[in-house]
Amino acid sequence: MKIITGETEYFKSLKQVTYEGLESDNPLAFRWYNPQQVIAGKTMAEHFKFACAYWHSFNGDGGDPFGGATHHFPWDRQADPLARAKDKMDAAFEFMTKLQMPYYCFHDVDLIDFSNDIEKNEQGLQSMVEYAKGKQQESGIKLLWGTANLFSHSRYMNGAATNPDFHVLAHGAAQVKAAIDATIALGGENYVFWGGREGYMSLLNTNMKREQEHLAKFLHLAKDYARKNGFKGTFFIEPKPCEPSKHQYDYDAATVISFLRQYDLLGDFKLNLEVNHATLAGHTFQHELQVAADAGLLGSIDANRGDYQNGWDTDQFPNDIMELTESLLIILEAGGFQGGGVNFDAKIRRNSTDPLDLAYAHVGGMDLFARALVTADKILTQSEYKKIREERYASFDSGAGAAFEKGEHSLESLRDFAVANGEPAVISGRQEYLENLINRYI
Ligand code: XLS
Ligand code: NI
Ligand code: NI
Repeated sequence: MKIITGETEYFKSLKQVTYEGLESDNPLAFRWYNPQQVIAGKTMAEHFKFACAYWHSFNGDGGDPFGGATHHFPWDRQADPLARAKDKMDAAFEFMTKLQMPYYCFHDVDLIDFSNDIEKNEQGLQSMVEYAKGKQQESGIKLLWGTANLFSHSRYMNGAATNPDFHVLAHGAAQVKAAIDATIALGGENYVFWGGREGYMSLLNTNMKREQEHLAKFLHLAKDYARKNGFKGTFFIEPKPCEPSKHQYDYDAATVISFLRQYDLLGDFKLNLEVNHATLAGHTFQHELQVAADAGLLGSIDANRGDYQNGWDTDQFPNDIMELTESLLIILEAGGFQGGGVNFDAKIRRNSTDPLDLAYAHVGGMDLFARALVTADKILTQSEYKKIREERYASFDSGAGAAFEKGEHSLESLRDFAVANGEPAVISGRQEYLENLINRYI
């Protein structure tokens, strides 16, 4: 990928990151991620569609509830908002081209500062869309998805589409309309709804049924608007159980799937699953992937990881090879993502203050995914992993078990089978054996 910079080169010490293979000890080279290498019938680049998250990488300033910014960006200096927004975009495309990141994702407010003036916001966004078009053309980088931030502004403190005040809901709609326009104008492949504050803090002041019906209506209107205007991509819902609301309506994959089914949204919407959201919901990421895959709704993922000791969305860069290998097993068996890719919804730590830290983080994340892909493919094609799981269900493959799956039994005939065949044999689940098998291939 050709490096593109604006007038200023922001990441001077960062050169083009390339694949150097396992022999390399260059911390700014890929040891596993070789974009053109074919695994399981697709190139690595096609498998992943790696995307950079604009908000964490170019807006996130390291601030936390206990202290302000620690990341002082050189692209964040000009007084004029449009000039500043363009500097930021220059920095973003420079960084992404240097890392060979083929995609990016944004919220409306990531691209340019928003105010309370809807029309001014729309104009600002349009100016940045024009600027982004040029950058995309020059670099070949594409938009994986766009979205609207309906949770940071104080008017959304009680939610957007689920706000008890219709006036706030309308403001949310105005933002979504403009964000969909921007996504379409930039050839965005998908559009995301993460619930933000769509949930509640206390049931004492909440009519849950009414709020969820409003959310469904809102999603229908957004989808109809986008389709009417030529959007061919997929809409994703991104489940998360809590934070910022105490209880969020899009709790986890299973909850979202039943919501989509109940409100007749299944044809247009799929899921965007995030690792740290899965763990906050009390699930493994693998569980969420499997639930989505089984429903044919595995759209895309937000890559990151949580922290064993913390109960919030720490959004750290992925570095757990076991977790990712197990996840890639599921993704590969599902045939990959439907429309989406791997968006690094992750941020460097507050005290990671060197300009290169952002590069180390992404290089490590991309490499880990590549390593997990290679490993998972080997496990699926060379090991007994699949066979062991299949054999566990062998009793349903023939005879009375197969008849059960075909619906040819009654409760009485099952009872008669149990009587005739006595006590079942003790059969091991072989969990430790399988865990060792995964480790053997890592
Ligand atoms: C927050 C979410 C958010 C979405 C996009 O927890 O992960 O970043 O991905 O709105
Ligand atoms: Ni996310
Ligand atoms: Ni998140």
